[in-house]
Amino acid sequence: MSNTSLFRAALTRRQLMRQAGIAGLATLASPAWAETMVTLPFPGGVGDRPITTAFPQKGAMVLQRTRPPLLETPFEVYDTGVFTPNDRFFVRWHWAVIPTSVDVDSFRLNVHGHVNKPLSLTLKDVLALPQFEIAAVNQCSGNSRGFFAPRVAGGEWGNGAMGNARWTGVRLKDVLDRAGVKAGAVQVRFNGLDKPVVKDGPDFIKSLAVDHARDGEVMIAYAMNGQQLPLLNGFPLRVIVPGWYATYWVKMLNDIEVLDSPDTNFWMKTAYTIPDTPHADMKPGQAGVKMVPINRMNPRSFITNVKSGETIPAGKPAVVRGIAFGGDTGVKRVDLSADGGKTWHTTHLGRDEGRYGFRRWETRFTPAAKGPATLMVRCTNSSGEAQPTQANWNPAGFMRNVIESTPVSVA
Ligand SMILES: Nc1nc2c(c(=O)[nH]1)N[C@H]1C(S)=C(S)[C@@H](COP(=O)(O)O)O[C@H]1N2
Ligand SMILES: [Mo]
Repeated sequence: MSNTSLFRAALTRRQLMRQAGIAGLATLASPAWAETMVTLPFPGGVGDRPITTAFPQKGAMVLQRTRPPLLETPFEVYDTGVFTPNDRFFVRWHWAVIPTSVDVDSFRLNVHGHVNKPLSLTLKDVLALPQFEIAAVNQCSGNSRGFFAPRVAGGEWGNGAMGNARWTGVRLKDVLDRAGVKAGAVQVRFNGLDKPVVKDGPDFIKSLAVDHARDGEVMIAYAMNGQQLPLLNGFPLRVIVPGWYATYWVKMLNDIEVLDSPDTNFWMKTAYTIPDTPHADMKPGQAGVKMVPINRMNPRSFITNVKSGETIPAGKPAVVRGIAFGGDTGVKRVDLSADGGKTWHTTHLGRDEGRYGFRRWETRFTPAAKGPATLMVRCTNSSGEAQPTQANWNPAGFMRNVIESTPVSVA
């Protein structure tokens, strides 16, 4: 935000109320919300999936599921800028019992467990802490799962379960320091206002190692892209874990528990685990693979202005552009190949908005020979890690980051 004091003034209780008000959110209770599963003809192409505008504070989104809501960002949105607009930002929840409004006066963020002084913070208390801001990509562990071969179960996302925003809020460290983490603490666990739909269903809770939680970058956001969080993206508060997959970015955060032993709850121990191998890769059916909780993101890049199957004119310079991100570090380089990976050339990088965010890239090339061609784009991050040429596989469909190929015809 260019003017933080202005923004701060705007975030009064009344403003929070207005956004969380019943009127704006009434559509949450509309019939569209209550619809059950829709059919997803994904293998025929991501473009075949239905578009919905039925969700509050959201524009046109790819509808994956209504209960709980799974909304994907239509891919063309990524061509419009480095930050993903809030009303087009993807949405993912595990359980369908989600408050349709939040009373900002009675809302409390509780901090308890292995601390000297348990806290019960109002939103005003949170707003009074030093402000912190960071650009970061929020990406679902299963982004692009629909492309896994052999196919795997789960939300059949295309590439739109990711978004980049500038997050504003407070450092988690500042909140933990006010409570005073006791010696012997090992993890910090986050819980939100959403609840399981079945009595014995495991509540969605996630934990980070205490040192990670106190690294000064992990934060509690109350705004994204200069606006309060949309309800479906976690109003009024959510966790931001720069460089790590979105599963840790707990939404509607109202409870922080400091643990003195490792968290073995379902969402840490059973769900969201990956093979402890390079690229989280294994063979279908392979036995005895050591699994660990998913963690850092890896580099990815995408062409945003040329679609698969498009025709580009021969002998004329064509502009190819897109987005890239380094994962848990910045983007060092983005290379484009127009000949299916035989030769590569470096593209021009756009402004650096911070190492955890999207980076725009652009290049020009003049296709010579007529006929089919394959455009490929490859990101190398600041740690020197480049996207692999072979797609990974694991049973949950996590961490896909293979070099993307876009077949076109030159005519
Ligand atoms: N409270 C809560 N937070 C949550 C989840 C959830 O189900 N409940 N899902 C997580 C997962 S798996 C993802 S991908 C992101 C999605 O964030 P978004 O909906 O803002 O895009 O939220 C994370 N935080
Ligand atoms: Mo996710």
